[in-house]
Amino acid sequence: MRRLAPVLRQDGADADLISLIKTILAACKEISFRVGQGALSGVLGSTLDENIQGETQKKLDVLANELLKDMILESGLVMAISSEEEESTVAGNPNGQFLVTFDPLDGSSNTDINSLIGTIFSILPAPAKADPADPSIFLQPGTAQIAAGYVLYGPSTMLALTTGKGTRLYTLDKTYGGFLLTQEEVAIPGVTAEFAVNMSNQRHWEAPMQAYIADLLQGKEGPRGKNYNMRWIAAMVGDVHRILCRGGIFAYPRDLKDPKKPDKLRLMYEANPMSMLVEQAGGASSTGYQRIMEIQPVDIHQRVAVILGSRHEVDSCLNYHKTDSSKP
Ligand code: AFP
Repeated sequence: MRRLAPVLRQDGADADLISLIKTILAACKEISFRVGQGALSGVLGSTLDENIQGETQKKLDVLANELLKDMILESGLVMAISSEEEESTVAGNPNGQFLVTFDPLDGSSNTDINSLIGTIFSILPAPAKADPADPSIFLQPGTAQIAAGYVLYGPSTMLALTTGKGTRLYTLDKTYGGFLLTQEEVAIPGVTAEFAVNMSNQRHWEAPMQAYIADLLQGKEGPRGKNYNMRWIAAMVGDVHRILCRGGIFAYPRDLKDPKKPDKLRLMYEANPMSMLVEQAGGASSTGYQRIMEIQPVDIHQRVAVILGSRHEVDSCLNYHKTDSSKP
């Protein structure tokens, strides 16, 4: 099986980008080890602190964030980093050609139940001669991403990565200590009979999503004419991985449960990198009204509604939104 660096070179990545990706993965290998140790290494449970999102930080959130932040900044390759666990950006090398924004541990509510979690990262170009301390340098649309990926800490530790030449899957070989190519080119099936949504929010959704999911639930007797299955891992990284492997549609739609926070998932370090991976694998990703990767960000922690996966199924869902008379 082929190692990561030659595959990246074949895809046109330059030495600095390869070095940056390997630095990110070096941190992820340490995170994988600590996650695998679980209760034995005293990293489970929560801290007494809250992050910028107002969420109680898990010990593993803090550990993963410190590892990634320190190793990426020490590489000298990045102008700045942004993280779900950092209130603002952290300046790096003024001559660094990259920016990295990441969710150090996505699905952290799963850490204490030994369920799927992962690290999501997005690599953007650093504007020339910019101020490394200026957060606005991150406010680039998803289409500007140079690379995007996640590391899934599951029964095996897997990497999904794209540099714009398709989406590839790698598996960590813990004997030699590197990621080996295990799926050359991911192709998401255009149609599916599997959806992923947190149904407990159903009464808070806007009308189009209510109507779309209601029709799926009617199964063969309903307008979709087939039965659907449902999955919900409560870690985007796990639900997206399933979709890359066998298709499906994932949605975390806008809900009115907390009017101050109508959307849940973060644009810069969840929705955008996942959208690049999914689109590069032939899928689609939308808010319901707009292609996610075309959103012009206004804040490094802004949230967005997400509907992504098998292209034809996403299109079916979007048709319910097109006929939504309450929207412009
Ligand atoms: P945590 O990292 O706080 O567990 O949130 C994970 C997440 O952002 C995303 O990965 C999941 O798809 C979604 O939240 C799960 O949200 P619910 O807990 O509301 O189902």
